[in-house]
Amino acid sequence: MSDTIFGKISRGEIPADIVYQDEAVVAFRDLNPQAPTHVLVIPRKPIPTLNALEAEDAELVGKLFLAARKIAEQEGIAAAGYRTVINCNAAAGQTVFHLHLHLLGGRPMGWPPG
Ligand code: DGP
Repeated sequence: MSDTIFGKISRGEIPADIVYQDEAVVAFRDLNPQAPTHVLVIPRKPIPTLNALEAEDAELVGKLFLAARKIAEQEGIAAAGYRTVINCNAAAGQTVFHLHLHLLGGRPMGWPPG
């Protein structure tokens, strides 16, 4: 499996503004934020896209969302509300092929998304 910039961030090989990490996930601020809070939550395991998820990853996906919940509280956006997004492949705009959950908040969100 090819390595990505997020794999390097998860291993501490390149810097990022890390807001949370544990044995399974790492979360850091997006380089190109689309909202006052824009954090990316990634598994340390290098899964390229949602399409590559396996049944054995079920617990890991739960950990991504539990980390997002914790970070939303940490960032002070939990009560007002926030959005989580996972882009899968080109039509959805995925550009980094290491699974990541976008956590966006701090402003009103439109619907439907673009
Ligand atoms: P996506 O389009 O869903 O693949 O989102 C990739 C996001 O990753 C995009 O919002 C910009 C962000 N990004 C790309 N390269 C870097 C990087 O080197 N560091 C950080 N912190 N974010 C990055």
